[in-house]
Amino acid sequence: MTTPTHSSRPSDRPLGVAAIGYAFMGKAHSNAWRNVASFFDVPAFEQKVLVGRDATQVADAAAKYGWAESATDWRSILERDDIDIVDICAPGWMHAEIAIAALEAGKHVLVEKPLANTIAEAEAMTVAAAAARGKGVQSMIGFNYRRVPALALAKELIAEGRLGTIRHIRAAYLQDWLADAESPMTWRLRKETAGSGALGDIASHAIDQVLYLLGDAVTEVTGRLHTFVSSRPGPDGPEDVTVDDAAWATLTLASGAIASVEVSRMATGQKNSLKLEIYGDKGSLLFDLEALNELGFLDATLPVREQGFRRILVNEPEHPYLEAWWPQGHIIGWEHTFTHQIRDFLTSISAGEAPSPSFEEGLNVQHILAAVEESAAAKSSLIQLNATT
Ligand code: SOE
Repeated sequence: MTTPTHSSRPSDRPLGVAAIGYAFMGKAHSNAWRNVASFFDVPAFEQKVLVGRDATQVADAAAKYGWAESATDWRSILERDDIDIVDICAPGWMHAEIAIAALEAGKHVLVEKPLANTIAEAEAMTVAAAAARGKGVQSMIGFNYRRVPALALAKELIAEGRLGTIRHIRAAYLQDWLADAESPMTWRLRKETAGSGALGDIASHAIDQVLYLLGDAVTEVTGRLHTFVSSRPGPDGPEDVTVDDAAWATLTLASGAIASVEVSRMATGQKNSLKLEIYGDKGSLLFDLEALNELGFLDATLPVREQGFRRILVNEPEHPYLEAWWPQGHIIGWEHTFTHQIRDFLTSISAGEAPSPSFEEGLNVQHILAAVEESAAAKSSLIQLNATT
């Protein structure tokens, strides 16, 4: 085991950051690291190293995204005294090994969702995170949609009781990048690399939002999974798709509220639509990621003739995160959620506080995903009917 380096950092030295991965998520996180200090008051840090498997490509990406150096072996960064934070943007099958080693080496860890590909890996990560936390080493999972200002506002309104008792919530995350049956195999379609399909990739976000917004716990789950295209063109000919294309679940919450969750990567025409609808006895909220600066709010305490959904443009300085950005009405985008995430992570590190969502919260989502898979496999919740037209 490597000797922890975190505690030996002189307080006047900026935090040294390394990121692992330079594809889609690596690019989104790099952009956040590059911009966060221009907008938010965060502790001093330096973008030290970007790590990736291909030496030429990672060197190019490091130069483009503002990293001082690049490396091809993630283990090498754990040996370095000048690295305090490891940001893991690699695919899920690599999360557990890297995160556990980094925490044991005394590095603060941010890891992309889902936490891991299996419950066993996620549990081991949680044990390592708890041990590290005891030594002042922090960890967080990257459910970046918690940092959409409109959703942070939705959480505030729910916590203030503006919706009253929540009765039900609809969470749908719909994409269409797999709608074409001829689109090729990727690591995201192989169980051994992705763990699951739409379930782990996007139902994890939807379920995290249910838990985040309601501050509640799930007590019962029913699930259904489906793979519409079971074989796709691979590098060596047709290859079996071993994960789901779409998933459905109902969740019962401890409060008695019910959530429906629906996710698909084959919803033709839906590009990246995370839709949330929350219905309480005093009001309701509507959100769509494709219009992320807006929140629909119906106040059912008003006289009925004045009710109706109104659109709040969540772009005022008093809205979460927005004081740091542009004058009112100058809207923000998807990438800002990652900047907010880095801001919150750095702020927690400098305050010596455990950030949220923690690995424990990530593990909780994994248990719910596993229950969806279990229910789907058992078909226990399906009532068979004789097909009639
Ligand atoms: C999948 O298409 C994906 O890239 C997810 O992995 C991300 O978490 C989501 O934010 C956008 O869609």
